Amino acid sequence: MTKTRHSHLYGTIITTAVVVFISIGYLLAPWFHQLSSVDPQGISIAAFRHARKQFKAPAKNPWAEIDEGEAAQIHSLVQQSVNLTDSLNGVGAGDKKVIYRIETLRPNKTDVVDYLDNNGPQPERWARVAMLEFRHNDAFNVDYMVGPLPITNATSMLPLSYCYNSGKNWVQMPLSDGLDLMAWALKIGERVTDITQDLLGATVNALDPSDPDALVMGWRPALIESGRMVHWLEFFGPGMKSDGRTLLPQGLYVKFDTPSTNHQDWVVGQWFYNGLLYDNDTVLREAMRSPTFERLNLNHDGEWTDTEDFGSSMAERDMPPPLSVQPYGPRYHLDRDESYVSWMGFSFYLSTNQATALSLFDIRYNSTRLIYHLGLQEALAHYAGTEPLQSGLEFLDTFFGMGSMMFSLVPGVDCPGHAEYLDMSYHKGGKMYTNRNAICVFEFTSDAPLQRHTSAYSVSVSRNTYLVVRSVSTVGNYDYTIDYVFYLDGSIEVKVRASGFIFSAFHAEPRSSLLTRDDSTSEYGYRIHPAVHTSMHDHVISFRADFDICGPNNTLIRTAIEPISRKYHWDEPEVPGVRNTMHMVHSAIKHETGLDWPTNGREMYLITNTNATNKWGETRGYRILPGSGISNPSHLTILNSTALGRSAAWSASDVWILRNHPDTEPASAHHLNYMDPLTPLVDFEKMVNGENIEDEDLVVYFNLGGHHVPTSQDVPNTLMHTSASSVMFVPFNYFDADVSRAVRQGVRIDRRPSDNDHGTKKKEKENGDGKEEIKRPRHVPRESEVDGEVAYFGAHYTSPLKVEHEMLSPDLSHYLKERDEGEVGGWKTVRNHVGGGLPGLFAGKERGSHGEEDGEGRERWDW
Ligand SMILES: *[C@@H]1O[C@H](CO)[C@@H](O)[C@H](O)[C@H]1NC(C)=O
Ligand SMILES: *[C@@H]1O[C@H](CO)[C@@H](O)[C@H](O)[C@H]1NC(C)=O
Ligand SMILES: *[C@@H]1O[C@H](CO)[C@@H](O)[C@H](O)[C@H]1NC(C)=O
Ligand SMILES: *[C@@H]1O[C@H](CO)[C@@H](O)[C@H](O)[C@H]1NC(C)=O
Ligand SMILES: *[C@@H]1O[C@H](CO)[C@@H](O)[C@H](O)[C@H]1NC(C)=O
Ligand SMILES: *[C@@H]1O[C@H](CO)[C@@H](O)[C@H](O)[C@H]1NC(C)=O
Ligand SMILES: *[C@@H]1O[C@H](CO)[C@@H](O)[C@H](O)[C@H]1NC(C)=O
Ligand SMILES: *[C@@H]1O[C@H](CO)[C@@H](O)[C@H](O)[C@H]1NC(C)=O
Ligand SMILES: [Cu+2]
Repeated sequence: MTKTRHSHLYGTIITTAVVVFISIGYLLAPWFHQLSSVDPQGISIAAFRHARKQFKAPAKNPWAEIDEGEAAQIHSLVQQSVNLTDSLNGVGAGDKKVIYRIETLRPNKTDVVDYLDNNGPQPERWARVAMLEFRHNDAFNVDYMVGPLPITNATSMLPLSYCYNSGKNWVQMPLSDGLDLMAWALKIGERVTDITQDLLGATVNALDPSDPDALVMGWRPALIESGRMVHWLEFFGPGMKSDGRTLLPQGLYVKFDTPSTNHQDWVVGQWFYNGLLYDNDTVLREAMRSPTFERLNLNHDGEWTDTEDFGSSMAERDMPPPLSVQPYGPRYHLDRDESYVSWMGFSFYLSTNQATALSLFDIRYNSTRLIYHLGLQEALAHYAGTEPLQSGLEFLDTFFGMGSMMFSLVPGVDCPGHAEYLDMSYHKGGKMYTNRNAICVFEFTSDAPLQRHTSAYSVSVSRNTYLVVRSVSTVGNYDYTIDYVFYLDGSIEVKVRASGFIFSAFHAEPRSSLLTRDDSTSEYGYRIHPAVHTSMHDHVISFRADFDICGPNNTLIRTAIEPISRKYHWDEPEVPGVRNTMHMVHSAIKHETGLDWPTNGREMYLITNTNATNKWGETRGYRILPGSGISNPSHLTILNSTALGRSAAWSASDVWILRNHPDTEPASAHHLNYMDPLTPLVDFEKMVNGENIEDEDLVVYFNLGGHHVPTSQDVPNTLMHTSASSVMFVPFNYFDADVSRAVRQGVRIDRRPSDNDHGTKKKEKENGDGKEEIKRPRHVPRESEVDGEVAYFGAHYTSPLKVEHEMLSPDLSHYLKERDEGEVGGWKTVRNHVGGGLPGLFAGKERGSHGEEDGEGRERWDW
């Protein structure tokens, strides 16, 4: 019934191919322009569009991802030479090596700056090649650098370790691949079908992993140590409908010890049910035969995990919402070949990476560099709880590939209908993958103005239009929407919003008992279903910002806002003694350190160039502050986390200020730190070693995220308005005055009573504030045709407009489809290559479908 109504509505929308928008200008104008995209502004807009098309980046993108041709060359070179390489001193002769990932090794900052700023040579292109190498019973991920590219006889393959402060170029992998673990987890589950049938009302089905009624196995590491791994496995419902597996824990757990990659050594450990440990399944079976054995509530899938309610009858839902339109096309410039964007004084390059998703490089304002590199480093989610899985659950999500999981955005909903899209390509397991439309770029006008002022007879209001670069990384149950936002005043914001399914805990309550409030269980979360509990967790998401404010040499100034009691001589005699007031206290930070956001915002963190002053003699700088999120972004609550070891020391403070060693310390983390928490390739703690940071090249690491205590409102999905957090960089005496004035768009309405005919002119003279030259728009009369006292600054819409239906409801029929070369005009469905479950985390669903072949036809699971 509702479905029919829906499709009928859709039908009406698509038959109305063109929606006509009528601007306020038109309402005021007595004339009617013929429906056409050529209006009074037509000519200059066409010129602008032409310029936009011709737009070229000033230089080749030095951070461009390896393309298919390069990857193929490297692949064959490595294949030829790999048996010559033995970088693992003392680990014995190589048994087998597999090329795992080929990606760009980002060039060194010194080389790039020389290229961009001094017309130096184009930096050499190098690739980072990750190999999986198997030695006896051990597996290693080994990183190499291959270059320069393209391949000549000068190209070599070297161990890559200069950018890892462990000095190593390898990580011992606790398992050879995730497939092993998955297969075994299912075997363990199959061995106890009698138990699971009795306690959970279902069984594992290893033969048909897509069985919608079968159980799957979830996993967390309990210990990772020099090749040994101990796991806690838990049975889960498969959540086939909405992908809501992490809402379906079943409350039966088993420990699994894998001391090496050799299956012979693997041992199934204790079982856990209803708060009790059982030595093995035999002991559990015996216990179950006891009449006093308590069976717990079952956690069944159902409508409650569906993300949509198609049945709702709220009348307002039946009309589409207001939306943003862009009838004349974008105003930013985009060079797709070089992934280079320019907008309203800003410019920057984009660069992608399989682990760390999107980065921005060489961010400039007015051609002057502000930030050399701005990008995601790692995303931690750290749980706590009262059962074996949740109590030590922790994810470092770059391990799963936050770049390779930047899936296709949904036009019109993830990004406005007028957004433009860029693909994300990467080379893995011998194949090139392309995630279509993984990045969107768009301008958006906020609902609230950027500036306004009302005076006795006039008002001036400016729109707040900003540029957004957005991507979404879906890592298993969670979707991270990551925005880089540019504002007209020179501010830059980094914002993360999380959505998706929470990772919930099993709520153990006897099957016989009624739903009762049980205070003892609200220590780690809240009950959200008869057998489900939320799990408190911290999200700490690390970003890197390599500031170059007026050159590389910068200083971080803390400016405290403090109360003070001071005597002012003019106060006497009325105020004898001191006056209680406040003042600022400025101090430079001398050594590398971590900082937290001050309570009551009573301190400002300013990244400055003490050598550069504005017109007024003040030190130029940018302020780093929490942005427009739900609260201050958080750091990790847990002190010295047992699960994390040394893998994520950056999570301990909100902001870190370090001496920049861009070549040898280009990142706060490595995506394999998750697999080697005690001796990680990149140990952030070692980077904070007390170096002097005054007048040096500085790098700021800051965290986004929040303390997430999900409630019933996180079911079925966490909502982005409460999960958002952001950090902003705001100019602070950087310019001589607010620079947004030159590019703002808005209106001044002046109703001053005119004592003579020259009232308007007189007013303009009086203003004399330099607005004259900036408010001469290129293609639109400055003042409305109707009323000389209404002065628009910047262009505004003056005539009827044609807005394509596509801008409001983009055609989604080709989403996740690609043109089928075999058929003219045909389309075939493609899948998100790492869709559905978290690889290596859930066993039993979509087996093989997100596996990669290891070159010998055997499925391998991508660690
Ligand atoms: C490397 O291996 C290939 C095939 O496995 C072999 O043909 C080649 O001779 C080997 N090269 C060396 C230097 O061992
Ligand atoms: C970057 O600099 C380091 C240290 O000076 C050097 O070892 C490395 O080869 C350089 N990397 C590239 C890609 O040029
Ligand atoms: C590399 O090859 C070129 C010709 O392709 C040759 O002239 C040059 O000597 C070679 N260099 C080395 C180091 O082998
Ligand atoms: C199961 O555990 C019990 C108690 O520790 C032990 O006696 C028994 O041998 C174990 N059974 C198996 C099959 O390991
Ligand atoms: C932009 O750069 C030019 C040249 O360096 C300078 O004259 C001008 O003042 C700058 N504008 C702003 C708003 O900083
Ligand atoms: C940065 O500071 C160093 C001294 O620490 C100095 O040698 C260098 O010239 C400075 N660079 C610039 C661009 O001012
Ligand atoms: C952190 O914990 C580890 C082991 O749990 C311990 O060895 C180390 O001393 C602790 N570090 C601090 C700073 O407490
Ligand atoms: C400051 O600028 C002067 C000259 O412009 C330069 O010699 C000096 O190295 C700079 N100092 C720093 C710390 O950047
Ligand atoms: Cu969360």
